[in-house]
Amino acid sequence: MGKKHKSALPWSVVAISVLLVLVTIWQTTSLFSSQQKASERPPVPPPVSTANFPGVPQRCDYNLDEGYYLKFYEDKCWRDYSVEDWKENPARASRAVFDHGALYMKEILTYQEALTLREYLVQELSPRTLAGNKYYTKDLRDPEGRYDFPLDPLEQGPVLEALNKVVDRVGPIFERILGEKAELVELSVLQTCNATAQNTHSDTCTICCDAQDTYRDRMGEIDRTFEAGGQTMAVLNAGHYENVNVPKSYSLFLPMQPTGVKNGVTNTYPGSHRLLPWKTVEDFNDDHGDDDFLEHYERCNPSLNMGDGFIYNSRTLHAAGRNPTPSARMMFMLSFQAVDDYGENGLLFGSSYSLQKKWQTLLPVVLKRLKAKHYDISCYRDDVQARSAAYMKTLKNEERNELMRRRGKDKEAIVLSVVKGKLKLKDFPLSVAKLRKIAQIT
Ligand SMILES: O=C(O)CCC(=O)C(=O)O
Repeated sequence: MGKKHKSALPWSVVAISVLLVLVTIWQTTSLFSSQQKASERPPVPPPVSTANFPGVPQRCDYNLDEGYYLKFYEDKCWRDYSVEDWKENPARASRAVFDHGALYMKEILTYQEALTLREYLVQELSPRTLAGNKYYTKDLRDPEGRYDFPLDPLEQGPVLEALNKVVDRVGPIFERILGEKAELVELSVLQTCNATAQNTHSDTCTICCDAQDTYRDRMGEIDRTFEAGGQTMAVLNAGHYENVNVPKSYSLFLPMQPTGVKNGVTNTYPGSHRLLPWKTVEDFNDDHGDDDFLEHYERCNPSLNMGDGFIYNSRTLHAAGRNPTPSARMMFMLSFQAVDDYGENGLLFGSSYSLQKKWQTLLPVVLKRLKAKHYDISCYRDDVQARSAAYMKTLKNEERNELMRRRGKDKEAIVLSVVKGKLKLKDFPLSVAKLRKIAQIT
């Protein structure tokens, strides 16, 4: 009996222990499988804060990270592609823009000035991003969650104020690279949240025309050649590039919040503005950077504080990084182009001309046999012809007849509209009265 009693107790303990072990195994297994399932699901964006607009649901979160990060400037690209005294030394700064095709600048606007502009832009953007997809520019190098808002300095006082300040400080650099007649051809704010990355691209045609004919006997003007993506590429040397007769357009980007890899800094590839294919490339797609090809360049993505900015040559390859966060990442941007000789030295292709129509003029240009005076543009053939056909459709009968008359009997000559900006560098500083006058008389 004593023996029996002795052996019954351990059996019940054993049974309970076994049960406990089974339950634990079952719990662990189901926890593991639910964790696995969660990680297989695409990430759900966190709910957007409505702190700025109580009670109103928002597409993006407009709360500001108010930090100012000195450590951003430890980045190698800040060291290599910035000019510390750019405000006092526009000659050095413009030299750097020519050589590298990109220049990073600290404090174009002070923190307080940038904050004032930001607060205005947030009030403007918040209801517009909510109003559906009117401002969603699907074609802006293919990303999701990206909006483009062309701005109007006449109607938007804080924009005029910021534009004047920016051009007052950066204008001397633009003047050196583009001349005082340079025209403002883009003025907008780009916004992302929960956004994918852009494809690497240049804003105007970088690598459409081949270099072989031009440089065959002038190899001193070529820095190096390399093989990439099954083709030979040639890099013009920096000193020579400055004087090359190609259409010129430069952009300035100013982030409206601290901007880094986390919320989508712009990647740039300094030096890529001087790149040309040695031979004609039939199927090179200008909008899609080829990894083989990009690996010959350093990729820069230095973080920027609010009010910092960078200028880049529109031929320099670049792309906005992804912004998977719900936080609005806003980029105030403007572009100037030298346009004295449209149709003579070539044409700018590919730019989005993100500018309100009020500040643009369309200039009809007749191109004889796809050749401009100094520059063979037949390599643009498809682009040019598509643009020409689209433009002709927009004309009234009498306008079309007039252009046909100017085209004469030359069936291969084509007619294009070229975008010109009404506001010139030499018009700055702008005032409301000046803007009214320019908007009316041109
Ligand atoms: O937002 C950016 O950082 C780059 C934008 C850009 O390159 C473009 O829209 O073409």
